[in-house]
Amino acid sequence: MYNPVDIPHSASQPFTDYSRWRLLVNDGGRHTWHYVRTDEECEAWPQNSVDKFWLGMDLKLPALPPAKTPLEAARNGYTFYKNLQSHDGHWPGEYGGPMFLLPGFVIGSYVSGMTFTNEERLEMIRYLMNRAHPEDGGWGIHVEGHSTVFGTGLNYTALRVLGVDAEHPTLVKARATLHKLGGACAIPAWGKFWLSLLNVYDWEGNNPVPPEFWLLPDWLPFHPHRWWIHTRTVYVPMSYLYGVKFKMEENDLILSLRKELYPQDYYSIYWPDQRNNVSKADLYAPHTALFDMINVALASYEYCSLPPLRKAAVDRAYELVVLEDENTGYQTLGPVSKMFNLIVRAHRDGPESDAYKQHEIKRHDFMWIGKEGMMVCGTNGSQLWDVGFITQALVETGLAELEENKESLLKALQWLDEAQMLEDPKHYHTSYRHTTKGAWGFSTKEQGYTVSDCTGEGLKATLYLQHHLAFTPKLVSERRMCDAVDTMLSLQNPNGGFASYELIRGPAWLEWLNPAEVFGDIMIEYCYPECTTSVITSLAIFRKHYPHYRVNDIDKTIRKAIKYLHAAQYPEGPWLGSWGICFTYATQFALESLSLVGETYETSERSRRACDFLVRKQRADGGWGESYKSCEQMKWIEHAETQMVQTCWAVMSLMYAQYPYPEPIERGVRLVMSRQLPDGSWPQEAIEGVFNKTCAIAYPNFKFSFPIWMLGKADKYLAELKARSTS
Ligand code: LAN
Repeated sequence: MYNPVDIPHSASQPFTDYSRWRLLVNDGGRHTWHYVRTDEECEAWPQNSVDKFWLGMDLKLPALPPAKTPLEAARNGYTFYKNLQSHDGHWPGEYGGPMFLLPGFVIGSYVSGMTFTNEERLEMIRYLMNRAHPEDGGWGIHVEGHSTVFGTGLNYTALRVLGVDAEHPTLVKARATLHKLGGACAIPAWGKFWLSLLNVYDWEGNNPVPPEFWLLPDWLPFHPHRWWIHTRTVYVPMSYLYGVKFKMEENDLILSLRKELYPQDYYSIYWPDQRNNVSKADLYAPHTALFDMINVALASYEYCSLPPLRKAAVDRAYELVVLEDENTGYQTLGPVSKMFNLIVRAHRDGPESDAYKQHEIKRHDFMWIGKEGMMVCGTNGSQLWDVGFITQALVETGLAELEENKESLLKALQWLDEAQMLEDPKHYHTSYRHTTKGAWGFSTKEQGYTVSDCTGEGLKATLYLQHHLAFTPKLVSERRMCDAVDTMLSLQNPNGGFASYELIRGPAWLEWLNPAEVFGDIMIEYCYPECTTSVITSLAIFRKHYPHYRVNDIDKTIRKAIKYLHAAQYPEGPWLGSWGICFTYATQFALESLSLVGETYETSERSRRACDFLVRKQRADGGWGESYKSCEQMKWIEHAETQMVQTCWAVMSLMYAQYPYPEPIERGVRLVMSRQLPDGSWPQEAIEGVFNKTCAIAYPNFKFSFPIWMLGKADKYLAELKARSTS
């Protein structure tokens, strides 16, 4: 589809003119990057500081007066960060990290007959070149991970589809690594699936993904509507595509890839033997014997499936794809389902259809150009999440009251007002959705998914802005706040904890059927200390301002949630993080929750145990540093370097627990202040987030919101400790 291009051997310099990229922000925080071609257009739409920062250009901001106190450092931090606020009130940001999303975009577009602009294509190539492992030239499951067959096989293929010649040094090196790891035969299940769609892996080499499960009665404990929302939303279009055995028509590139991806002769491969062939470098969650047995049975069913039944099942999967597309304005839940849904719509509705066109438009919401090139993000942004933290930080630290910051906070409140979902989904029960009325999602209103903790953080931020500041209007009505509360209350699980998007709908044993091999704990929802805390802290703040609404329910919910948090604490003291790295992240949340019910260092053995654990982990330089491997292995693993953001989380934890000794807090504060640059910003350090146990994901805005929050809070806290000790 693309002509082979002459790609430089080094990707350090942009392949396009970086002064021509612009981020368009509209429609409730939707962001898309555009390449401005003419000089006139460039002049009419000048690059702003948001564009420049994320493109890695110097903002040339003057040095600020050096901070002498933590509060001054926080203020300098916000003087910088304010430049990254968009005109609509939110802080756009890059949301990269996973290395299996861009190939889905490239392969999915290719098999659906959709192209990229030349600039997008060139910068995607550059991104992949920049992200190749410096030693072996492969790619991992995420930017910091070791090379795997999943990462290397898919990204190699993406570069070829994008038009890079097989003899380009990047590809020669990557191919050698791919072959060393066993070749594409050993790619994990989702890799097999993408390659099969491209017709460079035989469908016979896949474990079955039958659509017939959608015809089973809903009450069955393993019915797919009970699976974790991401798993089922990906499974819907996959089951369609498997059901019709979609594959791209052969062409020269496909014939060539069949040679390049495999150390052995493609046509000699015995495909059924490849179904469970997964490279050791990739394997995280091996199949259970039960799952293997089910697969054997399903594979025999494939040979005798009844055509009318298959057709009915494929039609049902198609119907669910349409409902999802329409519920989310063609964003879909995330970038994997997005591309699978697109292929389904291209197959069923054709390239002239409105659905196809809508998918093409919304494809851009996930594409982001950073300083290393163009990537595909984990979601269509982290808009709500970033607005939530920085606004709370500003209000709690008092920085919100400064004249210089008022306008920025007003805009943030307007953004929050517009981002709240006011209705249930268009297709509600028919697409197995949870209520969305009153909720906030992780990114934009259009994406349209309730997330428990995003609703919590959205509500807290709104309450802070509307009730703790004298200059703000009451944009979000009491009724709408009550709706948010209702939705959160509807999300508590019987053990008291809160999961991510929905209630836990399926039994724990469903995890034995985890097909993904590379991710852990993905079959059902689980409760998380992080989500639980955001919900109950927001309920507690809501209750202060609206003491008459569902008081008993709120009280019971908080008490039950605390019981869950008690049970989730690790014996040594911390809590395991599932969405941030790792123990420092979750412990910060859990200790905030415990403080709600008066459990602090002085009053609670649990809180003390957690603080003592953290203090033991503090490094000689005053900071904390934890590797993403803590999340994989579920035990504390030191990072080679101290991490500024984790240091903030650890110090916040101690403050939530009202830790009585200033020293560890002061040392943490000094470390964070020492890393601040003269313009008030902080440099990017290691990746901050994680999901599904193994995949790291970037939260680059955390390096502003958390130090600002922590430093401002520590300023007050340390003063209080001092006052206490002298009185
Ligand atoms: C996210 C990002 C945000 C995150 C928090 C709000 C931080 C969390 O507390 C709850 C879960 C949630 C919403 C979350 C779930 C899983 C996501 C959507 C992601 C980590 C971003 C990307 C990831 C998604 C699964 C990536 C696509 C890959 C698949 C395996 C389908």
